[in-house]
Amino acid sequence: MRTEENNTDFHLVRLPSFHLEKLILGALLLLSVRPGFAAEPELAEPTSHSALTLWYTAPAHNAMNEALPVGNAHLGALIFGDPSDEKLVLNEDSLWTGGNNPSGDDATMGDYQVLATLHLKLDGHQNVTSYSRDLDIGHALSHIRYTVGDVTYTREIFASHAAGVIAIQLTASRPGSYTGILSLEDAHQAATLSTANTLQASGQLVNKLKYESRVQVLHHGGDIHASDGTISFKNCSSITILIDAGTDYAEDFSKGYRGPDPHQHILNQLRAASTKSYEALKAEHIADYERLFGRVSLDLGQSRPIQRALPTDLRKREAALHADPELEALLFQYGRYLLISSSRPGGLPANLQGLWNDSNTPAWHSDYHSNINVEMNYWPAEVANLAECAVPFFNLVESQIPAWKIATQDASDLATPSGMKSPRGFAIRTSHNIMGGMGWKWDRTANAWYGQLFWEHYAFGQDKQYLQDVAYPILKETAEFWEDHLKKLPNGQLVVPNSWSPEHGPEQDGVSYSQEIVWDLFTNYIDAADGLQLDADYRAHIAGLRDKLALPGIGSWGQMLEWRTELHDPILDTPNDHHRHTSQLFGLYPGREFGPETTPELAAAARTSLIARGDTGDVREWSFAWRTALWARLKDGESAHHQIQQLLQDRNTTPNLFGDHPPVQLDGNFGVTAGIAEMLLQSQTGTIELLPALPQSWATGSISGLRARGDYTVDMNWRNGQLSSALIKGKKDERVRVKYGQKTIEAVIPPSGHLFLGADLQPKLNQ
Ligand code: FUC
Repeated sequence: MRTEENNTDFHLVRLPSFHLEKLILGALLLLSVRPGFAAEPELAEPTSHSALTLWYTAPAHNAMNEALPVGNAHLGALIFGDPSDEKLVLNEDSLWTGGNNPSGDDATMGDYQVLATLHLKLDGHQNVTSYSRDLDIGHALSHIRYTVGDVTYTREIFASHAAGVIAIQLTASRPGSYTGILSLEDAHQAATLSTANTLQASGQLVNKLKYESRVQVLHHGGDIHASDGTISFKNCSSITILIDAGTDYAEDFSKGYRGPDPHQHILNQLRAASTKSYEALKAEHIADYERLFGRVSLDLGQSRPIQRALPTDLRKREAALHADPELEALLFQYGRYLLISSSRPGGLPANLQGLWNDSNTPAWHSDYHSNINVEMNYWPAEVANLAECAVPFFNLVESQIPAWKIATQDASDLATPSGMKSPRGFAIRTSHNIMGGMGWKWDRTANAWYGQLFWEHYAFGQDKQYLQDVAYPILKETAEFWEDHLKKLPNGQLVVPNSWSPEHGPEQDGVSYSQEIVWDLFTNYIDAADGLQLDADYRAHIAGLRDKLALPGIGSWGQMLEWRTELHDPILDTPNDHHRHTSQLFGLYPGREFGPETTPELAAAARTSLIARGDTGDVREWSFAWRTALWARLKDGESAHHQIQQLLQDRNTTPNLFGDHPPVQLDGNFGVTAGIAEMLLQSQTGTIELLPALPQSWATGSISGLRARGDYTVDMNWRNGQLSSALIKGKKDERVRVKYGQKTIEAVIPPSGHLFLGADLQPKLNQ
């Protein structure tokens, strides 16, 4: 059996057509001594990997940091890519322990679980040459390729949302080359049964959640044989493995979060998938994936051949030092890939680790954290043209509200300022699960922050039915909650009582974070009421309350105050406070309370605070994604770009480009996608601003398919740091305001729905 030590064989592997290790060493040497690679050597293109491919020259040793993720939002796999001892760590998005715990006790909230590990042992595949593994995020396909003797082996893996299964195909250049054993190791010690060409494991967690996983094997040539919970195969020419799994979880409080046994659904899906050819399944998968992924294409300029020659793990390390536009575009698209792969309608939202998890006791339960993390997961959804990927978040929130209302009513520390209980609205603690349960500590204004995501879905998509049926009721009852819970100061100002700046400093009345989030809620509520022409009196009342909310102050060194008054603490609220959260800057991003044009003084204070917060020490992973977006809102492209490079450092991202807190959490991946979009396009003020924060290292490029609020889709080309042209797609006759640099124009969308603008923002008849 292959052991972990045996894996070191791969350090000796050589690629056939070029000596990659020499090339990498040479490249690294050059990169380390020649920051600008002024006179780079001519290097042949070493690989056919596309710019949208993560690739590596050795198998993964570690699931979360190195294995490559595929997912159909419901099922996920982390692929190690070991030739002789392949492992796929499998996840199912509803496999959670815990339940509805009205006490809000972290210990009873439960954890997101591992489903199983699929093992594939192949005889004689220990000593391989020409090894590579990759993840092509343009098509959502992963490959492992290697040679043994004169036979070339290829493994292709994808997770199909269309078919509901994970598919693996093993092929070889010579017929009859596959002999080995397939087994399924359940993560909760359930026995695996093998019958004919099927492996099956099923069980029940401590919270009585039933689950089942099932693997079906189809082969060409040779024989397969089921025994002792495994399937062995001999001299097969090709093998296709289909995987499906499910639980009896239902996203429904009234049913105690339980539904039908998953068995029949799994059987049906596997039966349907196995009647199609592998090529048909693959074509259907790619078409389904491209329908979403293909909406946005991004070119940030060309990287150098020497950068392209590096496998992704080495390349991203170098990109932290030397701008690598193609890798940065890949990072942007990777956030989109991960969102499509972990969050599709019908499933659960992306959790702290997206969908991927190798531990039954993962860090922070791999849960939904409400004080930055899950919101950040959904920042890219609208602007990066994946609006439907946010739907699982809305559905989960709606399914939890009945339980959250009960917990809110039971909480003695959520009384109104007059000591009463308000029956209106709900509050959320800092973390929660999928079964009505919550964990550590009330995050008082998280309800309003969740409301922002509901609002943004309308602001971008302009779907009035959704606004009326889904967003408006939540925004209204959250506005009512805050109407009941705001405290009036002697000077008449309103403050959120007894709140926090997440995970930092004292709890007080009127902490900036909470003030800004409630301002955002009231503004979103007002706009929602206007959009539907509803509740004019209540809208006016909320507008009156909004005007009385205390604004964040500006402190003695020009900073935006994080607490209501300056603290005079040795660290907190001083230029030496390098905390990872930038909670007092919510109003700059993701909020819309401040900005350089609308509130220049507060924007300047935000800038002073942001500079002081720095990028060392406690600042990590998702902090850099947030800071990218904050600098973008301050129209400072160089500082925003610097944050992206910090995120690429080894302390903040793993070799598989997952955000590394540590351990892995994916908020930084999702957040940086949103941050990059924000550098290229903004629309929070009602004006579509083109290229607001373009850094020098992206001097020439193009993007198509970004979304702007108001139901617009925007394409742009730029050269030498200047806009060349833009195409704004919208509804005919709509008036649109567009800004580039210092110039703002108003134009009407022509009957074609396509407004072409030249470099000077003058409307043009043709592109
Ligand atoms: C928040 C952050 C931590 C971490 C955790 C999962 O509480 O303060 O840094 O990201 O979520």
